[in-house]
Amino acid sequence: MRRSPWFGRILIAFSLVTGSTLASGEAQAAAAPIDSVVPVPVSVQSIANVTYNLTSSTQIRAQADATGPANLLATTLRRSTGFALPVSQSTGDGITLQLSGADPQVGAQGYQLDVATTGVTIKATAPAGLINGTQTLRQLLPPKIEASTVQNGPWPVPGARILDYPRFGHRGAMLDVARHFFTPDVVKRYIDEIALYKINYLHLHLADDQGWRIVIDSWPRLATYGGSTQVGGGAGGYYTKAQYTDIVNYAGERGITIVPEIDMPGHTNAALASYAQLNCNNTAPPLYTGTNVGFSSLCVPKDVTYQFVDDVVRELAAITPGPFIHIGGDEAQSTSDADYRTFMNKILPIVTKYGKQNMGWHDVAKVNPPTSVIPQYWGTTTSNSSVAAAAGRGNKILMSPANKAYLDMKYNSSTSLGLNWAGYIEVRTAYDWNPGSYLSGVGESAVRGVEAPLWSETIRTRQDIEYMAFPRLPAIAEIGWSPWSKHNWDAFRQRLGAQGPRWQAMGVNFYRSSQVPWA
Ligand code: TNX
Repeated sequence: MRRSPWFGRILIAFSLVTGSTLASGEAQAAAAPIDSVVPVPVSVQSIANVTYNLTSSTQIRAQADATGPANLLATTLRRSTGFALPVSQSTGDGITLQLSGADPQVGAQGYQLDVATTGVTIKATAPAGLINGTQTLRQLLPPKIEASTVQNGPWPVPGARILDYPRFGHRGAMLDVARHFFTPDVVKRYIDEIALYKINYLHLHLADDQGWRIVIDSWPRLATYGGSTQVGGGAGGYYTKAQYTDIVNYAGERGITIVPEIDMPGHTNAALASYAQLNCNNTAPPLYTGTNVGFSSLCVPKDVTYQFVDDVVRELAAITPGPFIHIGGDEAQSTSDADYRTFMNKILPIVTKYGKQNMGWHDVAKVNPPTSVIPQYWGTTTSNSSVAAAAGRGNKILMSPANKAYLDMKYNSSTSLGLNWAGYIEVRTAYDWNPGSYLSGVGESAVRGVEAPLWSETIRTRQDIEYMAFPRLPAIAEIGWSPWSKHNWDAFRQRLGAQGPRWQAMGVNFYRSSQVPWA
């Protein structure tokens, strides 16, 4: 259809005013950054006729207790602006990060962000809040701020007053590094990408049938032999303790706590293959490179099994500063119910003994675990009696319903990567569910938060990770962070569309869903 240039301009002007959607195929007007922050903040007031311009003379000012987040922000902004952006403890114009004077409503993770002509001020009560504020600031700058090479300005930040804090304290992502191994650099890149959406936990699935990915000094063959392959028979790999610590620190600087998982008593073929004595018949099975589940089990009656778990948990706890160890516990189809109960009752206290709190897949709820244990719901139905009973006793539940939050599900029947056992998950499906009322008997106050797991049977590269995570990960991030009163698919898909140029600048290989009006 041919239309005059004026028609297009009127449409664009109209859509800027109303935020309405253009018919597909029409040119899209880029949404103003102030309206495109993901997750949507609690409160955003635009200030007319006010803009702060980041320039070559901008300084970043932070008191000593805020220098971590300030240095991280400076590093990010220097890459694309090419500006010096010195960080100092001075006061004055420019970008100021401070751990004083924030509205108490922001709590431990929230922030207040004010943009005036003279500068941007981010206030919080803790470093986590400052980090979250800097992620919002990045999104208020033009998309090319995310480029890894120097770009031409200008670098305007729209006048605004933002007050923001999370609905749930726990917003997680999970990466399965067992089915396919990912190098520390790939994990760090994923950390960078999820931090932009205020994700604050990264769960690493470190052991499964196909591979053991972390060095345990007292059982060295777990890594050297158990880690020597992966799905499809490739070389696999494992993290040394130094590499793991480097990942933990890198994540920590970005406000992300690592939750390590050793999946037990099922999903243990890599361990069973590494040490014959862990098997009830004292015979090590071969390494496994297929994708079946439910065929392996640690030997529940043997004492050596608990010496093994004690050693693994002790060594893992010693290199994990975060409060959680995830003990898996899913799909133990080769362990009898009685043995499963015996096993869990013996190992949950081991994690506690080493000063950590247990997380487990929701199957663990069957053993009536202590209320400190966090079952992670991964089912596809909206009722589960043992999870509801656990919530009734006081356990907090982490929500990862597989038909909503699983990033390894295909988007639709033509997605080449991924699985579909829990169904297809288009962007809207990932966004349109309420974690606080999803599971019967598990209300808002029983929910610890949300996590988006990415299993890697079909995922081999960082491009594969990105394709499955973007744009669904930001959808899960928003339902974990933003108040339910702001939940709105039409507004969300506009905000999401505005992220496209950012991901392009970052080189993120995202899925261009037709549900989203990409800018
Ligand atoms: C089920 S979800 C599993 C994993 C698979 C995943 C694939 C869960 C706790 N267990 O072992 O990788 O499905 O989607």
